[in-house]
Amino acid sequence: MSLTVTPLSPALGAQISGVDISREITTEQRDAIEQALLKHQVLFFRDQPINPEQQARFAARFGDLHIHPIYPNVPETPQVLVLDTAVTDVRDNAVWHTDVTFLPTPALGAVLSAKQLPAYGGDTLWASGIAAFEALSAPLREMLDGLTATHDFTKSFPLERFGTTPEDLARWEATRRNNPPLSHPVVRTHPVSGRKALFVNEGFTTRINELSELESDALLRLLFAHATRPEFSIRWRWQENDVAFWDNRVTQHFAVDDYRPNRRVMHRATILGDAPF
Ligand SMILES: O=C(O)CCC(=O)C(=O)O
Ligand SMILES: [Fe+2]
Repeated sequence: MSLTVTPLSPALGAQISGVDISREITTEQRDAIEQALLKHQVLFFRDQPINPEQQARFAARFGDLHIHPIYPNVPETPQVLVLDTAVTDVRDNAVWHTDVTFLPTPALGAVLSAKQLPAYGGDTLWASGIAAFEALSAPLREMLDGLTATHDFTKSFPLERFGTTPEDLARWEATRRNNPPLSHPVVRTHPVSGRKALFVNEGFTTRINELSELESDALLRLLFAHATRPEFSIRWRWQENDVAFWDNRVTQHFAVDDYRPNRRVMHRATILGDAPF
């Protein structure tokens, strides 16, 4: 079987075939997938029935795995978290976000597996921060490069939604204590490809630090709208056993919340990253 990469849109996205990720992949396959990820930023694999252990093993070929502080996980495989609408309020994923940018070292990427889907609806969109940055005018690119922004865990995990039981409240308070608001560059350089990407997201970014509040609010509104334009994004219509693998360093995503009360279940393995620069 040889691995093939089929691009899906100019800005980002490719479908990968010719690899069975339920098995231990070869070094050549791993490297080909990494190259495709660097180029296309989000990869899609069809017909990959994987169990949590196989999912974690595949993801761990690309880095150490992260255990999420809030979302429930698979008890025997805690590196795999469960997004099940019957169990967890996942509405906060229906905002454009980059995962866990409230950490000093946000995720490198994530591997998401579709377990149970509504008949239709529940698509996910990704947008390329590289395409968005490159499409800005030169004066704006120059101004943004060098600025920093604050990212805050509580913007996407508000107390009202995540502190409803005593255990949830204790977990939320501990997570807030361990993750005070922090700063990342507004324009991030990809540590491997060297490409520059816009690195603010509506889910967690609250303020551009060097600007006044009024300036920051206006500019963030512009950047959030610009970064998620259709030409910088791709929309995936899931089938069961699809797997998506995104580069979380240079993309953001949005899980469309249009199918409840139908149930949707996804499993995610999150790969640890490094400090943005
Ligand atoms: O449910 C989805 O499609 C994506 C949810 C999400 O934001 C994530 O897994 O990081
Ligand atoms: Fe996410």
